[in-house]
Amino acid sequence: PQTIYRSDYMPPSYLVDTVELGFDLDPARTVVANRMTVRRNQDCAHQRTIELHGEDIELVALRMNGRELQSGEYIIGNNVLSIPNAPEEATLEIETVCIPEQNTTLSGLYTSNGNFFTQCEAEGFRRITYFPDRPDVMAKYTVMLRADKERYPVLLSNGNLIEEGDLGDGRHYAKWEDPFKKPSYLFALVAARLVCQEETFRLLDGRDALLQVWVEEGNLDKTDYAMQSLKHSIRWDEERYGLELDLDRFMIVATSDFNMGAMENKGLNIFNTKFVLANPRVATDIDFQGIEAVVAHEYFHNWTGNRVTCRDWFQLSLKEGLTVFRDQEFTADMIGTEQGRAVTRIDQVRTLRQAQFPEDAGPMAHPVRPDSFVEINNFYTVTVYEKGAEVVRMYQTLLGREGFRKGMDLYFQRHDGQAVTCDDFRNAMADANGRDLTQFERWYDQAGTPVLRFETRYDEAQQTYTLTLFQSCPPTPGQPEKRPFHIPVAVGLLDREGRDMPLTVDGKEMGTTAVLELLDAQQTFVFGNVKEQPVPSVLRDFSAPVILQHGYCDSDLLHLFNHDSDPVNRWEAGQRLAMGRLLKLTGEAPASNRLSLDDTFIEAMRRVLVDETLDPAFREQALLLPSETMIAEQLDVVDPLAVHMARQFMRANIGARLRSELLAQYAANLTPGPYSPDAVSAGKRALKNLALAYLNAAPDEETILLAVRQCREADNMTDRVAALGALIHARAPEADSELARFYDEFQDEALVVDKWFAIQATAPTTDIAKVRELMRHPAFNLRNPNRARSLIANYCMNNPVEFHAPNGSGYLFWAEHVTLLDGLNPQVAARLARAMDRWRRYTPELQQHMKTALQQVAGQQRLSNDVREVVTKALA
Ligand code: HT7
Ligand code: ZN
Repeated sequence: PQTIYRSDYMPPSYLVDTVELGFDLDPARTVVANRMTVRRNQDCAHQRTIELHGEDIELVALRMNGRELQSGEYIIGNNVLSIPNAPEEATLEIETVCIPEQNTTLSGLYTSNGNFFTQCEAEGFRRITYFPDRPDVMAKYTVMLRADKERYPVLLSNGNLIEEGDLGDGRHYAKWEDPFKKPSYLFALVAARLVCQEETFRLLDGRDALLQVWVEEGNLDKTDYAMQSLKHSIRWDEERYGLELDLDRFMIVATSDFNMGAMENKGLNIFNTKFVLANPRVATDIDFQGIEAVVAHEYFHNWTGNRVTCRDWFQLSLKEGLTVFRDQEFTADMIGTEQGRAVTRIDQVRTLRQAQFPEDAGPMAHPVRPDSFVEINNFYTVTVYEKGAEVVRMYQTLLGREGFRKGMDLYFQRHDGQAVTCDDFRNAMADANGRDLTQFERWYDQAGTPVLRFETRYDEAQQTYTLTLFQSCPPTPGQPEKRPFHIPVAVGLLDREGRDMPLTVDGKEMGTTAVLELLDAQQTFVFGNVKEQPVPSVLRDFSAPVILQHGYCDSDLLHLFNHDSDPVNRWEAGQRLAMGRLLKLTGEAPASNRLSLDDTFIEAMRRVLVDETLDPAFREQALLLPSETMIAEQLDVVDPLAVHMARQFMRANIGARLRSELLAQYAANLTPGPYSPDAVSAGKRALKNLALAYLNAAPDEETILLAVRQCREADNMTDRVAALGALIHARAPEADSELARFYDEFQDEALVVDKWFAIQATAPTTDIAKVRELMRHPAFNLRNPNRARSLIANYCMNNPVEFHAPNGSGYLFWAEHVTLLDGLNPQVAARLARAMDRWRRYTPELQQHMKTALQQVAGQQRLSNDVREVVTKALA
């Protein structure tokens, strides 16, 4: 496969002004008529060849300026149709055929439950018609849809409905016009039997917009939260950024077959049902949170992505990092309280450590703006999205909220309607604030997680406190040397009582949190007027995506855990206390009868657990131990069983030694009355269910009874799955019957059946034989991404002990299913392939088995570019 380099970017030879698409929709043979006006791009006027992409489509007719082109007048090769010696301007008419019902890739035009949907990002439009399918070609679209009226009563596309009617032969039509220029990846159509919840929403400028949420019949009782989230998102973007909805109509459509979470097609967002459908019976608090965040994310793309789009796919983080940052800020604002905001920030830090840091340290490491790729679909990553959001957050940390807003305003003023680069965004931030952000570019260019270290010196006589910061960054594939980053390091100093000291740095007063700007490999900052030896709180609010190598002793950590006014660093101190012990226990785990946990740690946990000044949501976060993945990332050689035993020991020990407090918190955090997904109630449920999990890590009759009762009496899915999980992890005899009852009750709810598979896939009691048995269950379906992920990906990625079974059976299962899935859906297969990224870090025996499995996949003759890129890089 061919590698594509960012440095090879060339502007398109021809631009497209208008596109008229006509669809005769038939699952077995859809005819697409495309009439477009093209003109030579003056940026490369010497280029006289029109280049159109096309993949898996049959060309039926090709006309230029009304004349049929003969076979010698155009060339088709390598999925490109070229017309050499083309005139300065032309009208092209292209007729093609595709077969939606056979399209299992879910890219392009496909059917799901008999309905038609499209997915065009990143390069799916070329599977619909021949077109310069690249984001820097922006055109105005008119779309005519024709389909059987009975079977497909609803016909939707981007923009405004301008005409509809009957065709007389049992078919009907709808014509849509999008008033905005857009790149082809934002095109969408839906032809389906669906129903909608709709509402008129008054925008701040007084206009009324029609909002619709389209779902399959029978799901209308699950659309309220998505609609509410949409309204909140529209209002937030108006108030926070002055950005308004630019269409009279905004639609969300849900489908159960979707490769990712959702897609921001102009005016017609298409969603995975997982991020639309919710009511208390079927959705958990996490599901509700996911819906709010994803609805907001897609809506915010309307400005950051659609109105201003990417010049090329290397700039993907321009829209994704920025839009994730915007949805994170929205989520935090929706909660409002300081501790609530901190809990959302902690969640983000967890995701980064759990998924992005390992990616940055593995074979697929890439900069936020990659330099090359084989398959762009492999670069919708946590680095581009979540690290990209951290990079955007750092602008705000450096420039302040107001400065950031000024930068955003200038960005839209300069680039509305354009396809631009990450440099354009950085320049807008710099120019709007009169700042030099040249060095900041390295966050876009250099892969790898920077390591930050600090040394301190207190001079009692001078009353000065000297903080020296050091940064370095490990090599990553293709980047052996790194230059220093521009890092905002937020710092506070705690006195003996745990109070924040007022800060003066180099003679300047800086409140109680100073944002220090680290530009060099080593830099010293002097705090003046420091009356006593402080405990430093470094990297407050996780001010940069770095690994802080701390030299804190336990008493410093306890001081921070008990007092830090920055809730994120307070949580962080607890995580460090736990991690130190978990690493020690992991080393000792093979001799498991000698494990022990000190009173100091248990006391620290106890204090937080019962501290009524802290929100339950924060307490839950503070008591949650680092995951097995995070522990493994700290080790040079990973023995997954030892990691699991260490963490299990700690959980059981906490469960046993804090039994009475956990029981009390369980009772104190019940949420009587009707279920509500609000943050306070969700926080209480989270703490209550964490208590239940800890209690059942050291189970006895009473704790099991508690879980059984919750399982039977729960009036909401959050409590139901938490109780079921507790029973399974406690290996309680009741677990099997409760699992069966769960399936019986919810077998008609696809998203709940996914949960049923996921709970079992991640259970420590599920071995390879059990997974294979589950795959034979009538409800299992490899073609449906949600279902395949719920069982296969969960087993391979979230059940470390069983997946890493010493005989390598988990790896062979992985190889078999990556290969099988690749034949159906390369995007889903390539994501599963990433389960082996960190194979070189395991024990030599496991490594050998993993290598064999990787080679087995790499040795397949027919492999997609998607999977080949992942396994080739892993083996390199
Ligand atoms: N921008 C969307 C990306 C997306 C996607 C990419 C590749 C293949 C399928 C896909 N579905 C959606 C999602 C987002 O970030 O909002
Ligand atoms: Zn996005």
